[in-house]
Amino acid sequence: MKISTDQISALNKKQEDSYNSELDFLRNKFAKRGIEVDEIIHKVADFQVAIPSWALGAGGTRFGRFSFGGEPASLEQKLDDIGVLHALTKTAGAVSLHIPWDIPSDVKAIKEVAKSHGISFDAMNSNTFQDQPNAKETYKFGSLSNTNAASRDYAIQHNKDVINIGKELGSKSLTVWLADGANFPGQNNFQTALNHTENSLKSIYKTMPEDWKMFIEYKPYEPNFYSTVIQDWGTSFMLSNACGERAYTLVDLGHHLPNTNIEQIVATLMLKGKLGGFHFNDSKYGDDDVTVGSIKPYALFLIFNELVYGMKNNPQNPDLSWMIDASHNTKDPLEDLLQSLEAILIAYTQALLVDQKALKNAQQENDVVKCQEILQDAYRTDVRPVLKAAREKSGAAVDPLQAYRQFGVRKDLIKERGTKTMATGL
Ligand code: PSV
Ligand code: MN
Ligand code: MN
Repeated sequence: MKISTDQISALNKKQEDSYNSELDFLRNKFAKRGIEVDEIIHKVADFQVAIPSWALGAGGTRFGRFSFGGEPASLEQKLDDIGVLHALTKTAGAVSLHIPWDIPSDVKAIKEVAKSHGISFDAMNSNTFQDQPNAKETYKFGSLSNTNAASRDYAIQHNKDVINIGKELGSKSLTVWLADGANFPGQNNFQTALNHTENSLKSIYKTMPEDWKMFIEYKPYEPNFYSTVIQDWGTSFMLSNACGERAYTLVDLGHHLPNTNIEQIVATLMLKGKLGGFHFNDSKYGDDDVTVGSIKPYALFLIFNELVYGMKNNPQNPDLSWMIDASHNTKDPLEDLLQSLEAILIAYTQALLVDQKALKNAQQENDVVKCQEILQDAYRTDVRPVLKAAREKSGAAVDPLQAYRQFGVRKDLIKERGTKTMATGL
């Protein structure tokens, strides 16, 4: 299933005029504050988010999985699906692979498929939270933190193998997320577990090519319910400092206890030049991995406000590696990803519209009311005409979800792959 540029431009023609008057209104309104909407359109058109190879099937639950039909059965088919997303949005030009869920059997062939869709290989994800069939050591009681040196070495070697696969594909980063921790008090010696983890990470870091980065993800709980070794941003920050310059913290939006001020974490890490990666999703309770922006869109905007500020004012922080980390059971996975991409671009655009000069002045004068008004004025702006213009500019569909439905993508995928399909992943 491939969507041609002709199909897209024919569909776009029908919508050409519908958003131009709204766009002109925004141009005039923001020009008065010295904010150029056309510059924002450029930035939005350039924004790229990686799609994880494990989010293309219905999943995201440890209970029952119900096939949506037409799900990809191989890495090639996953890339084809991301190709559809990228053709429709021009925002999804990268894939993030999870090894060993998605080991390329033929690297050259996989690279060609990716290239044909304009997809690059973003961060590689290692997996030491499950034992694979024929595994020589077990991760039942942890991987990089295990009390048993043989298990630690096995997990270290796995990460090195993932780096090697990534090198062949042209990836430039490794994301490490550990499930390591304890289910019960007394099970682990906290200090020993942390020391083991630090030493293991250092050993992986040392083998990374010089132009690679390491992203260390944190999460407070699940699958361990008493303690997790890398539980929070502080632990991740400490470990990345211990590893070296090219190790960074990765923030996953779902990996915080309720009401954590994520935007403040983002600001702190960027100030210290240590925010490397970002996983988008949304949640109401825990690591729910539901569609970006579906539950707390204002929180997402506030986070983007700090990201935008940091991207402008913190040259000490590297370019960020963006990825969606959401997947679940009841939506067409591709429609769900289109909704997530839309929510990300909306929050990004709204953050770009914040009148930073006025905000700085209001902060200086401690005009608390005005500060809030400035942020909420940007947040309450309907920025969808900006997204439409950015998409038209980059050759994407002006309304990707509508195009997806109109082109009958899922129907075709089901015809091609069948109804009883199940993609690898969680
Ligand atoms: C763990 O909850 C996590 O957020 C990590 O990024 C994993 O790689 C991913 O989810 C697996 O779905
Ligand atoms: Mn994640
Ligand atoms: Mn997660």
